Amino acid sequence: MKAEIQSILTQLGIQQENAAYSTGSIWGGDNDIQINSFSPVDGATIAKAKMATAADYEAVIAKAQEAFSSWRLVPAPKRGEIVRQFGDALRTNKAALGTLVSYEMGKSLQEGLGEVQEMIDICDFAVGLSRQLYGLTMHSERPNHRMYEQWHPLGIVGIISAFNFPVAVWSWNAALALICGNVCIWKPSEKTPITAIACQHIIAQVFKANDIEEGVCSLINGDRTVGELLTGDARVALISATGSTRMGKAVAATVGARLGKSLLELGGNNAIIISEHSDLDMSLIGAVFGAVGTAGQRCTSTRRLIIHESVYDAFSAKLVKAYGQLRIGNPLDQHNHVGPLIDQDAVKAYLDSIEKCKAEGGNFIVEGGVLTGEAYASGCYVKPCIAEVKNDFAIVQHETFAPILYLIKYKTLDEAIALQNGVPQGLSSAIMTLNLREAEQFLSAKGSDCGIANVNIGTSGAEIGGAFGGEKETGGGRESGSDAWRAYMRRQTNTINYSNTLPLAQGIKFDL
Ligand code: UN1
Repeated sequence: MKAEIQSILTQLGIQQENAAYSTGSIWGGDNDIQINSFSPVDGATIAKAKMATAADYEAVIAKAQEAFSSWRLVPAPKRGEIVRQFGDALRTNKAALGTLVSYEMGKSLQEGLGEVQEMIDICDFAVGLSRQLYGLTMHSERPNHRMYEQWHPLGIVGIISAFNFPVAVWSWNAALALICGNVCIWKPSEKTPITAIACQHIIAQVFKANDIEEGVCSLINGDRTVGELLTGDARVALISATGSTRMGKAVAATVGARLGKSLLELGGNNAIIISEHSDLDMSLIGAVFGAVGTAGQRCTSTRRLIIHESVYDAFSAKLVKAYGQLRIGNPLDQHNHVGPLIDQDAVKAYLDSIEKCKAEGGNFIVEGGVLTGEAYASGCYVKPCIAEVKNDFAIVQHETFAPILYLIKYKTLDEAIALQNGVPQGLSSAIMTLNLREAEQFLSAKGSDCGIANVNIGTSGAEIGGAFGGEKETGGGRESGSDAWRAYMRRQTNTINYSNTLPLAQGIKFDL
């Protein structure tokens, strides 16, 4: 495996020590302080990335500002053509980048490749969109006047991304921001700087081949100090941040204080309702993949199952059996279902949550624990577990980024919907039912309060064509498909008078 990873690193332009920032093809920043990226797969150090200083940050901002003055004037379909080429470059590098995502983050190879596919898909989506940044036209109340609206780019878009989708979430933001005429500055998670550097190399080659100036897409590695420089900076028009609710509240306060724009995609506490009218075998796949996929580290991971009392015993027996068959181990081995957690801190949070759940009276029907032995030497491999709980346990109200699944019993659909909505977060939700009345009630205004509500599929694995995001403590932002592009543009209402007089609106007379 070592040799395979080394050749992938070489293909993606990764060195042992990497510069702190890049404005495209220029790489700079010579701080002695480095981020060590170590793989949760085997504990090995992958490579190092230097941390950016405040001076590095200023250099990146200056290039971005300069680049914006010309990039905003490139016709949108021509910007789309650059994004199309980026999508092609991702196709060429899919195997290498997907493997590196799996190795640096710990998700299964299938999911690593799927994440790169999500990047390719958003590029395709953005290319089409680059000819469709539609504004409305309206009828003016004044004669011989024309009124319409147009959408203009915002300027610099700061993208703060999390470790769990280390590359796709950046690309959702960058692909849309770019076709809209913005320039981007990306601050990736400190836990996954190497995949970010790989992406920057890929996009920089596309820019270079097209003679696009430096600064259209920049990368800046560092800790939260860099994040704070971005969020507090009035020169950064939009901050798109993905991560914990705690982080999102801090970002919203800082950006809000300067009346900047923010787009937040924060925690979820996603539930599937398993109705007495569900297909239990189909529900099982959705529930288990949702709970253990990415080792429970997706924003959309299934954290709670709300199960009708009449199928509770049968379904929990199926779950216990399925969990017994899960293969936990090296995610690059396609035989395994579940890889490691991102790091030892995540393992600690997992263990703490199990303890808290037990202290509140949770009954574990599948026990958790940390795996030991040579195959698990990184110390990051844990057992997915299942506990019977009450929805109002403090720990159940909280998002733990780990494969802990909570089971809750219900009697009526109203009660199930109240339980599903009865958490501070509002990202993804699902109902498993073959009953049309139940399904429609779940999707109605008195149904799920989440940004995503599914019928007969699980909570995770949303497609890029839909708007992605959620309500309440999830932050309210929408990324990716549908009309999410509007968040990256400013709307301008234009009224043109082509008459010989100047009539005022609202019938006001003002003669001189
Ligand atoms: C995230 O976990 O931050 O819906 C993103 C999904 C993926 C994206 C998850 N398409 O599970």
